[in-house]
Amino acid sequence: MMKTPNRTAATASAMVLALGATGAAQADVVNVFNWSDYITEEVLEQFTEETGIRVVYDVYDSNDTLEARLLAGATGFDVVVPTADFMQRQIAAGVYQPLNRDLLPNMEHMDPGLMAQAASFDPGNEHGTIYMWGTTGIGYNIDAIAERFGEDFEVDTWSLVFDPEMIAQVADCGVAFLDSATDMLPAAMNYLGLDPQSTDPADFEAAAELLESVRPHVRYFHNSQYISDLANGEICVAIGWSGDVFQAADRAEEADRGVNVWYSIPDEGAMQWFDMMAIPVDAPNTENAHAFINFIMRPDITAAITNYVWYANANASSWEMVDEEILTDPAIFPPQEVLDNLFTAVTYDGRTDRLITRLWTRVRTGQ
Ligand code: SPD
Repeated sequence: MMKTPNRTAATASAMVLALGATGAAQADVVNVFNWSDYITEEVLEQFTEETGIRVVYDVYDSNDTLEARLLAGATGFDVVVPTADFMQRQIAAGVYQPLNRDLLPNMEHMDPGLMAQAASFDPGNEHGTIYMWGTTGIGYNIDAIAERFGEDFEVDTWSLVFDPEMIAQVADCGVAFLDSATDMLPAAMNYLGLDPQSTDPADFEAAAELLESVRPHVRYFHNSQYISDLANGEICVAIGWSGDVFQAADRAEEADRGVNVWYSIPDEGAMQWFDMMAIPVDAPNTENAHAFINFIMRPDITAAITNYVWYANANASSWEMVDEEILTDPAIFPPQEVLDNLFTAVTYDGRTDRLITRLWTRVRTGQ
């Protein structure tokens, strides 16, 4: 799975330095706030070469961070990338402007089925288009797992991380969980046989108790550190996002130090999510924002991003340009029988959100 050699260039600070000073309302600038490890720098450079518009690029690794910035207002961002369930309530809060379809001719390349799924969070896809999509599953060090459970052991069950006896067997080589309540609590509910889309407080309580029972075996909660730690062999198991785990696998292979990483969508099912490109209502450079989004939706550009970040995209015209190895990997572009086993996130109301925040603090800190 060898890819381009400068994988670490996808981190943000490097791009901000390379591409210009922090954001401002200027005709030749677009201020983009995206997830970390989610683009190749070449795409940003190509955009500037072709349009003359400088990209000021910054990153975050949690929806909560993005949401706090958006709700505070006047972010100075022209393009942001919320996950669809978060975007739904941000739309309700008046955070986004409707997209101008006349400025987005490349919208025609988007897959109608996937866009319809995203439209369940944003009717008519009025405020956003899919950037990338993925799943929340298990990343693991192949050899560490084989040493502990035998060569024939398949990582195909959430029991590896949610059964106290099983996770205890990998605690010594390092386990990381996402610091994302909206990924972790539904995953735990699903494992318990509860509806992962439930908003019943009793179901959240059960999920929190399950997570607390395995908490002593978790080294840390974080949304991006696990990529390098899996790649370096610092940890051996992570609940993580599909493309990020594959990036870890790719980095491990490039380093050639005998670390082998892989990703599993467990048989019990997993969350499928959609990250959306959207334009804040007070974006300083609305036209440039549309130009950027339209550029990203160009099939060759979307394919270049997928080929770099190992996330599935929703751009049907790009698929013929996606590396065979990625397009045919059932953990990246899952076949229908796996898709049928996935569940999507729900948009929580304020009360549920407060409950989740409280429970998540309890899980993370034990208080
Ligand atoms: N490095 C890119 C990570 C993208 C994560 N998307 C958020 C999914 C939330 N369920």
